[in-house]
Amino acid sequence: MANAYIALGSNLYDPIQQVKQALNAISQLPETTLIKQSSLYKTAPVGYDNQPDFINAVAQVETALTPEVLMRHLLAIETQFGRERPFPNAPRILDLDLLLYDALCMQTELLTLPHPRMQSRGFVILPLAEIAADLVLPSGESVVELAKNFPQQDIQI
Ligand code: PH2
Ligand code: MG
Ligand code: MG
Repeated sequence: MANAYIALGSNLYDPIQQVKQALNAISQLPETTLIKQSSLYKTAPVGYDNQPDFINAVAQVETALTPEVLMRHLLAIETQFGRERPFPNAPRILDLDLLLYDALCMQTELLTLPHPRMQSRGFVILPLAEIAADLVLPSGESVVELAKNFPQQDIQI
């Protein structure tokens, strides 16, 4: 079994409900157990400012799926929720990003691990530090140390 972390984000329609329902969908994936989920964080948009605030969270799973198969399942959940991709960083009904899969480093057309932008995103690092205080990234960086770079975001629920 591998230990993996998934980032959830939504800023269209009913983001809190979509993130909660997505956590439920992740818990029902084959060969996968939902181990932990962070609180829900209300966060200002990063990258493309002219859009609503996000609800973000991070989940930890144990899985026997390979990273690529897990990623395909996550993309299928996004599609079930009605995800559209009009332009990069556009507002979205649901975004599910695979952050880490054990200490694996890989790059394919589908998937880069660890997620290449995770260290610079408070909306990922703060919920990750909440559920994985002892986690050290393959780069050697401690998640709790990285979290000190970001202002504490509102915990929504
Ligand atoms: N996702 C992005 C870009 N910007 N900003 C916030 N606050 N939350 C996100 O999930 C997010 C973002 C690209 O996936
Ligand atoms: Mg994303
Ligand atoms: Mg994504």
